[in-house]
Amino acid sequence: MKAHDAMYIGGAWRPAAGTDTIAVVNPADEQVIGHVPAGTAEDVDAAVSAARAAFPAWAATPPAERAARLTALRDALAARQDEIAETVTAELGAPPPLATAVHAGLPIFVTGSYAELAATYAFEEKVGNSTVYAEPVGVVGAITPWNYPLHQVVAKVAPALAAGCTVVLKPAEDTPLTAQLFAEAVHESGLPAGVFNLVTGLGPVAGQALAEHDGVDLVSFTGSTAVGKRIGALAGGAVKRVALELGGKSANVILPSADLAKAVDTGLANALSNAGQRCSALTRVLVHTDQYDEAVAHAAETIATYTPGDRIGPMVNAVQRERVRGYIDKGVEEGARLVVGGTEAPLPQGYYVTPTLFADVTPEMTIAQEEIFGPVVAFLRYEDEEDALRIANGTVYGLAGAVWGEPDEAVAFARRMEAGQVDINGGRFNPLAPFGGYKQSGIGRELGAHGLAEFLQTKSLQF
Ligand code: TXE
Repeated sequence: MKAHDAMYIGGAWRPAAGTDTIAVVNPADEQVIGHVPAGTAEDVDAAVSAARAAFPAWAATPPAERAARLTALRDALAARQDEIAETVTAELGAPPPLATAVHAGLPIFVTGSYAELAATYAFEEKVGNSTVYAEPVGVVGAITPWNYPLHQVVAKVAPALAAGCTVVLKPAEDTPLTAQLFAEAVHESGLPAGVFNLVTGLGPVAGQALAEHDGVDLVSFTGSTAVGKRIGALAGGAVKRVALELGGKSANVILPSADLAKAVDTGLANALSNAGQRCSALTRVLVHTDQYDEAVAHAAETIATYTPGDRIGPMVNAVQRERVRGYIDKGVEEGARLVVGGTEAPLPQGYYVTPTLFADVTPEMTIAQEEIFGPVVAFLRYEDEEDALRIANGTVYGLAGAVWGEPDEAVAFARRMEAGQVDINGGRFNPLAPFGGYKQSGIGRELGAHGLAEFLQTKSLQF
């Protein structure tokens, strides 16, 4: 694994303006695996200038040619699938099978999907006596989190490039090596210099400089709600486009007509995937009071099979582990029943947390309201469907959800949920369907044609 001691700007690896670096740590063994430059406002400035200079030509490049470059990027990523998976395992601690299939496999697929969309999207349409053109917004500032180091990058960069935008990426400080690999793949794919630029650095320094930069036309951010609100306020003040993918507290609603064991097991697999470090994790399980004890007993057996270090990776860093432990303490303090797990370290090294199950959780408790971003699942009971709906919709978030039960009933319930994406009876994640939040889970959508539209603005000519 190679860590570049430079930024990728204007089609080349260039030394950073300053000398500060960021240590990258493997959260499974707490060892330093590399250093990357801590970019400053000066580096961001250079990257935005490169992106601005490249914009007119890239915007004018025919969509079929942009599609060809994205296909080349997909191929360059695919050729590096093993290296990507190893890098994600090293800097995030993701178990190797998950790293290969999801962390590396999903973004390769998504890049390919945007190659196809670039070629087929209706960038021009007739509306009565008008022709409506969908034109790229301009220079995109992309700020990404660490939980899916490559997917989060690709979910922004691929549609931006397909739309004809140019990009400056500031990846999370915990997982910059995967972003550097992405830049290498960009370089190999023959994208023109300056179309994609990478600045590594700290959020409050490089991230803030990018979000504030006058040369950025659209900020696309995924991360915490606190930082998202700040970026939204900055963008609003500057009348700049903004897309925000923030937190979640998604409900897994098990109706009385559901296959209870399957609903519990599939829901837990979702909630614990990536060690629960997922914005769409189904962390609240809602069960009818008559089936509640049976569901909790079944869940306790299942969750015990998720062994840390084997099926479950560590938290990304010590801060995140302490945050998760703090929520577990809070759950006990507020009177929830700790059925499995707790704050004790399951392994002698690494930032692991034992998968933790809470029962007798009530809707107003902190662990039922706030995003924990770790392997902690709360079981809540409901009396009837209206009660279930009130609980499901009773948080500030609205990202995802799941409903289990007789199909018509489940769909009717899901239509009343305040959530951007809902799985019906275990329906699988579809990377071509729009993903994004209602309420404080965000603004805008990623993936598929909706994700491409985020990077476009329209112009109509009347004849
Ligand atoms: O996120 P931050 P953190 C949630 C999750 C987690 C919590 C904290 O609940 O426990 O957020 O994670 C950059 N201006 N999610 O601290 O700080 C930062 O460098 C501009 C949900 O890691 O929001 C990184 O690139 N940028 C989530 C990115 O923002 C700034 C995924 C995210 O970091 C900045 C991750 C600033 N002032 C965490 N401060 C999801 N929705 O999937 C930080 N950044």
